[in-house]
Amino acid sequence: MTQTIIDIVELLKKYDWISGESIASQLHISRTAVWKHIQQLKKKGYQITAKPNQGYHLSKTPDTITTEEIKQVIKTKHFASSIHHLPSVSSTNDYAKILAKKGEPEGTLIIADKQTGGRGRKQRKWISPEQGLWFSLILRPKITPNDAMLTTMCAACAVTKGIFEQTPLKPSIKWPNDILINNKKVCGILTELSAEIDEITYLIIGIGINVNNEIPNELKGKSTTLKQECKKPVDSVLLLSSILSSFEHFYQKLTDKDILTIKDTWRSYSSTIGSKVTVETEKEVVTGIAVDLGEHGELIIKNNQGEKKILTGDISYL
Ligand code: BT5
Repeated sequence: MTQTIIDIVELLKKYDWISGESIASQLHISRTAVWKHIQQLKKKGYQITAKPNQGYHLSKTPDTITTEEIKQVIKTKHFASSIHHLPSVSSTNDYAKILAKKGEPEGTLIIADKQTGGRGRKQRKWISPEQGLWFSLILRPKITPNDAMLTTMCAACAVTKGIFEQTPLKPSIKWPNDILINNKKVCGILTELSAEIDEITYLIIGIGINVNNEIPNELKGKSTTLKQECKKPVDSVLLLSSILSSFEHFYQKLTDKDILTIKDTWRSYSSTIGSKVTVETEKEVVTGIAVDLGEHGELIIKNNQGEKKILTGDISYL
């Protein structure tokens, strides 16, 4: 896609209906050029309705992403310099692990149209039909395994910023790995690593975002999709591009040991700090106010018994 086509998609997403004249004047191109680009977009699978006096309306974005589209849109320096796009895979994290073991470089992107065995934490199932964004990145951060959570935090900040940039929605991070919109889960992050005692060999960040996909009935009360919240389709390639740019930026902060910036950004995007929560860990259930993050990204809970640092668990807001 050329920059003009990307700009046209952005305008179609921004307005419910937009006239050819308005697109032409905003992008300084002729109306004939607008018409030609709209025909190209239709060939790529964008469903665009045209009506006299109203102009164009985007009703559906393409079902699948292509490597070529990603390469044209992406603005990162290192992330996604190598892309593996799969029509279907069991889990992008599993595929990424195989590639990481073979020495595939840092920043390699593995993205699938659908996953047949998508995983959450503790081997929970992650539903991943077509039209969602399911991808993993291979990273080799020079941090200790103790600090791996900081990478998840970078990813969570990047997803939140990406959604802010590409939609009018207001996402928030729920510790440790969820992104919520209107209190419903729209994204989950799965961080897995292979490490020596004090060194990470490789780390896989798996990100699953409900974009234009359907979600099954059993998840409907607690999960949502960007399309559902925006009441119109969201462009997955532009969203991916925004997320990867921000992720690269935050990951650079991690490399520079600028943990303060990561934590400050995370706090500003999070709905967890300051909330009354119950945390369920493998060993216990703790209730209290989530007061802050610890040095390694742990959640600090304050209650009558004092303060407790929780390394990992599932939280519910009370
Ligand atoms: C997560 O686990 O939230 C991490 C999800 C990571 C998915 C990505 S997709 C790309 C990469 N490849 C993979 O195989 N995985 C990663 P957790 O916090 O354990 O949450 C899992 C729970 O979320 C499930 O038990 C369901 O309740 C719920 N869930 C399942 N599918 C969902 C979906 N599509 N949207 C929202 N919630 C879902």
